[in-house]
Amino acid sequence: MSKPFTITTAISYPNGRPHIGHAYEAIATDAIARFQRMMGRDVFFQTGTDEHGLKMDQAARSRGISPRALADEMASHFKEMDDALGISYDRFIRTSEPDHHAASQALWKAMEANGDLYLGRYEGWYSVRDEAFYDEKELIDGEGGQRLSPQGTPVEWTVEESWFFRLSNYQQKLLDLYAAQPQFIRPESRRNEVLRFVEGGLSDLSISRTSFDWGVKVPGADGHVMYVWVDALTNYLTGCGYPDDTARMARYWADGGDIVHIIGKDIVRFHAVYWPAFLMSAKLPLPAQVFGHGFLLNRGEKMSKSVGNVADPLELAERFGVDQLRYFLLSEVTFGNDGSYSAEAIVQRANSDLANSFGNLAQRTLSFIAKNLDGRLPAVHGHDPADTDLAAVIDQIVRVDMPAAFADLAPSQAIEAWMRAVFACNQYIDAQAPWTLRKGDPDRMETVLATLYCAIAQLAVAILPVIPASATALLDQMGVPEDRRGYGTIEGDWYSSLMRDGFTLSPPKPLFPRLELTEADA
Ligand code: ME8
Repeated sequence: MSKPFTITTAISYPNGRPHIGHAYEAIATDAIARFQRMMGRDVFFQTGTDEHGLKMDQAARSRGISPRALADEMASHFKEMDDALGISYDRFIRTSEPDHHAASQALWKAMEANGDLYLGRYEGWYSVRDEAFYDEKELIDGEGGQRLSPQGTPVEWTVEESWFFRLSNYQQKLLDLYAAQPQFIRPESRRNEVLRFVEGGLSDLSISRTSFDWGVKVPGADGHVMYVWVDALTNYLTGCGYPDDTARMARYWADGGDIVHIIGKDIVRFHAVYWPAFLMSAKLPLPAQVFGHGFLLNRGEKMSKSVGNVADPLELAERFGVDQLRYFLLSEVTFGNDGSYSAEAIVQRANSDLANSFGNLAQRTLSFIAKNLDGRLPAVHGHDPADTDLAAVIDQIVRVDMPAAFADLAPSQAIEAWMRAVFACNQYIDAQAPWTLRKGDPDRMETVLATLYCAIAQLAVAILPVIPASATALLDQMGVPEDRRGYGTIEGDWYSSLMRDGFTLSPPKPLFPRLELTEADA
């Protein structure tokens, strides 16, 4: 049995509705989770909402409602978004849930038992927007002499009694970890940033707050709630059964386990510095990898509420189609880099790759069979080199190149390889021209169609992680059995079994309508 695979997104702040950046992260993580399941792995995929902290408290106050009411309302929008976009999470965690409070308190006690916590007084800068403490030396000057965090958010001077975590004790241990596991932080650019930060020295971290009470209570310290990032990071353990479900922990949070955190580039420090330090302190296994993806920009501009260019992912999905949006985001943006989206770019990509290339290939092949053979599956009458060449190209791509790319968290490379296979099929169909063989050489026509049928099925299976609904609809139409829809399970005798069973292909329904831009998209 292969190792279980644990994969997570960041958990989002439900202080407002989800935006396209949240959708992007969920979609990318979902594609990887789906791919690993198709490899036969035992996958645990978690996403959810990060509901505590001052940011939530203030957002609720400004609306005159309780933080819990705000969290309930907004968490439902995040879940709705995930469900609408086909995100195949195994758990949607909310940090206000009781098992999460228990896990956070257990982690706290484990760090305390290790001698890493002490009570002190915090005096320094805090950004509510980032929910982060910053050193004086990290700040930058904004307009009118206002001090800003390195992320450009306002900071405020904060003085309060606080529990501290001895992060300073972990500098060398972290540097050793990064050296021993060069893939711990990806991509390389993020790894370098973290290395520079840790090499510059680590101050102890303030990990409790007394000025508000919307959070997980610190065990044995009345009036203190945990700093939101302590409980937020713990969500990953909660989902894996910490502390009591040791069997589940052994499965999904094991030493040397394949545990991957997918997060955005702005929160790499929390995941690559604080998180492994907490885990080392609590004597718990570490994740294998933290991947900091890039940001999504609206036509190259940062999204912001004040500019009014924050796109609603559900509106985009309704307008262009869920799979079209998923395909666009995963193909257009190299995972790890920033990317830009616009209605034009989505329409252009969906039309060229999905409607014109793959959709057209499937449509013309299947409708030709439905029409000229009355839906009977074409038989193979001996192969030409052109057929075996095509099969070899497709095999290499779907059995080697695409799985390698997905396993390496490079969905855009997997899609590029897939498009090469689609082009190869389109070249083959044009060169073999089954429509001209119909009169002169009907046997050869059937061989060509059968070759294409099998190739299209392979391509549909291979792209399932990216466009699950459309690829499934196509495979259903084609009668490909469900147990043949894994990576590496499509080859074999399904085609001859289908023929034997007298499967008849109905006239195919078009999968990818051509999208048109309207004035509203400008
Ligand atoms: O950071 N493009 O929550 P969050 C791509 N609660 N990704 C983006 C993005 C954009 N424009 N904007 C945000 C938090 N993200 C914490 C996480 S994890 C224990 C706690 C990403 O709602 C962002 O980088 O601000 C993060 O990975 C995720 O969306 C949630 O952001």
